[in-house]
Amino acid sequence: MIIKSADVVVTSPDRNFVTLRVVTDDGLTGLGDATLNGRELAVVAYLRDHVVPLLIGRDAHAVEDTWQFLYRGAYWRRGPVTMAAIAAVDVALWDLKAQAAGMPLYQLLGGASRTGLLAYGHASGRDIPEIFESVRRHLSEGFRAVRIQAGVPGLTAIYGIAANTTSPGNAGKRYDHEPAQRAALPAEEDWDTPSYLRHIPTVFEAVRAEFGPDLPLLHDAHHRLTPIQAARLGKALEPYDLFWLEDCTPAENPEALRLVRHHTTTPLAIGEVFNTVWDYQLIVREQLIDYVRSAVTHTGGITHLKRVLEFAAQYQIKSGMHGPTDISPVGMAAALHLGLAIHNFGIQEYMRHGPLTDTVFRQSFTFTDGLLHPGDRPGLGVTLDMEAAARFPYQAAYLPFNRLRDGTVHDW
Ligand code: GCO
Ligand code: MG
Repeated sequence: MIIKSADVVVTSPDRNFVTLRVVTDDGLTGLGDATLNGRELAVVAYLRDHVVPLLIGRDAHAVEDTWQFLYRGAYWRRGPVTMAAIAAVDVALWDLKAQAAGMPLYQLLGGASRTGLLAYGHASGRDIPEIFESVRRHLSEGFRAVRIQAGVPGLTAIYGIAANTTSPGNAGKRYDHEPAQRAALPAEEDWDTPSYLRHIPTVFEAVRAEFGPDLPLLHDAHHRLTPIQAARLGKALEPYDLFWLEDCTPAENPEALRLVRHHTTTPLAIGEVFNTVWDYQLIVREQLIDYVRSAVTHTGGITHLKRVLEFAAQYQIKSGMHGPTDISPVGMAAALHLGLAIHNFGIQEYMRHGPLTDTVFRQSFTFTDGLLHPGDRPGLGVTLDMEAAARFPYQAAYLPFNRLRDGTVHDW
């Protein structure tokens, strides 16, 4: 199975997606997701100019060798652009191998370890009535676990609130449920940590009282707190029994989690902006986290994320793969095959894509009674309609950024 050609497809149905297509001499097409929200074209150039020319003529079955060749062979290692590009090649090759075998990919990863994957959805609102309504809607759609993001009194635009339209003075439009906006410049949002820390525990108190003790509740602090603030939040949320508190401190300093861990039994999840197993070394070995947030798309593909998760499994740390809409249907399918096969699956984030996305990517996963399943078609089970893709050209879009009340740029 020799790689005959490869190309990079950029399409924007509902939102931007970057997809690598690898075609073999016997006519099979494998797909890999390379979408890096707000920096999409950097990965396109990396793949098109520096990776695709190296793939032609290689053995498509040589997944591990190709991974090592692209990673070690570049000399300049790691980083989100490099690791998203390598991930796209890796997933496309796994897709091809499984199609050649005539099996759904999870069979090649060890077979199914469960019947379906528990998924969590994004409930949110500016105030308690909006949050309750959003939780009820998710429950009626079948979700058995929900993330709760809440507006904070005095702040105008907060991460994760679907009801927010755009920041004041920003001309961009929100799309596909995500915080990125289609505009030439990133939107400016406001942030105040003391207000947030005072408010969030009252939200979880209300949600727990309304929906009872059984519903798994999650929360994303989106890298905004110092270690001592994160410790205080974790402690304050203990009575409401969270499934996890996510990204409580910025990713650059893994040692910060020692302090947080020392003070709270609220489970911790981190890693959506990590991209290698080395980012996890300290926090897994010291058992500072409970869930690995990395996506297949941003962590060097199935080959590398499997390595991270097997390392984590030694310490009873489970998967909690990133799954917002900026993970394409191809990236989501890869996550579902891997999640079905590994032993230490925890939970899968799941946000439905907008309706146009389904006209470009034909998917075969199912969502039934709160559980996701990748389906049983050979390979990943996703096909890309090139004609439909061509109808939606790339549109510049950026994630917002934050300023504090005095104008200082803060983590977003
Ligand atoms: C999540 C994430 C996303 C990110 C987004 C950035 O937990 O789903 O935090 O909402 O903000 O993926 O591209
Ligand atoms: Mg997150």
